[in-house]
Amino acid sequence: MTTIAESELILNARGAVYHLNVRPEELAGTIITVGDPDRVKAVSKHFDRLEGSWQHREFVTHTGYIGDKRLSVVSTGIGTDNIDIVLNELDALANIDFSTRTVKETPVSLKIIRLGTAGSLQENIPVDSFVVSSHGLGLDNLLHFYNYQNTPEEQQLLEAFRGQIRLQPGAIRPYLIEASGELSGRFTGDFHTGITVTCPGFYAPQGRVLRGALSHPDLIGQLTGFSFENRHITNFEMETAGIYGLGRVLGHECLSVSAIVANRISQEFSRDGNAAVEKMIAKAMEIIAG
Ligand code: R1P
Ligand code: URA
Repeated sequence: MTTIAESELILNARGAVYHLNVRPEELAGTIITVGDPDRVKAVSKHFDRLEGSWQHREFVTHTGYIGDKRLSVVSTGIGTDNIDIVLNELDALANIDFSTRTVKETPVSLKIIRLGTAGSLQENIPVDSFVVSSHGLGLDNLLHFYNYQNTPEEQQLLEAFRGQIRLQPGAIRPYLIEASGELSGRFTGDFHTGITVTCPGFYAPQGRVLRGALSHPDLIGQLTGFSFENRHITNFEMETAGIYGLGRVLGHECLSVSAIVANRISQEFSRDGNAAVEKMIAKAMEIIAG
């Protein structure tokens, strides 16, 4: 069995994985990820009992219980580069024996649910509403560093996207992965559903101009107008496709849920984004713990 070297799986003095500073026994099988480290406590305040909390850099983890259900909440910071770190370390905590530095024989599949914020790309998905991502469509590069398989349905949708959205050839290579697991079917009622576009930035990569001119001035219009077999693009953010992609590579069930804080069509920003996020968390915790 191959031993994973100290330079590849880095453990700190207390035997915890390097960036997250969490040990295997400190992580639950159901994990909520949030971008903002301050949002971790907004999730864990719903726990009946807090078992422990750990931090290193922007990665804050709280583990606890709602009734009998053990949950962890982890902050990822911003962007799919951070998702590479968080998803690999969560997977290592579940699937690598830290004492022998070998991969465990029986793979463990984690449930990973992102509770984030996003910008809406449809006028009828207003600020303070909620979106469940049916697919993550990555305009970043992360997944191209891994070996992965698309389903025929994903390939068709990706082809349609490539046909309808004109991106700088060679510079941007979109990838697409569907949500996995049974949880998505439980986010009904108040939740819109659609394709989430994950961007490698907040400004030009999401069509925002402050002073830097855009190489793709039609990006928002093209994304809003995309349609294939009654599927539409609902929102923009910065992590979902990376989470769905690494979930596919590593065998975890992943779902991304967003509170809409900006509407890029009506050009509105939420007057109280925190209240919308709190409401999304409360609804999601009921579903996840239920
Ligand atoms: C940008 O402001 C950040 O907000 C969104 C984006 O994905 C990006 O991380 O999510 P979070 O509020 O979860 O961080
Ligand atoms: N997060 C994003 O990435 N974009 C938005 O417009 C709002 C939140």
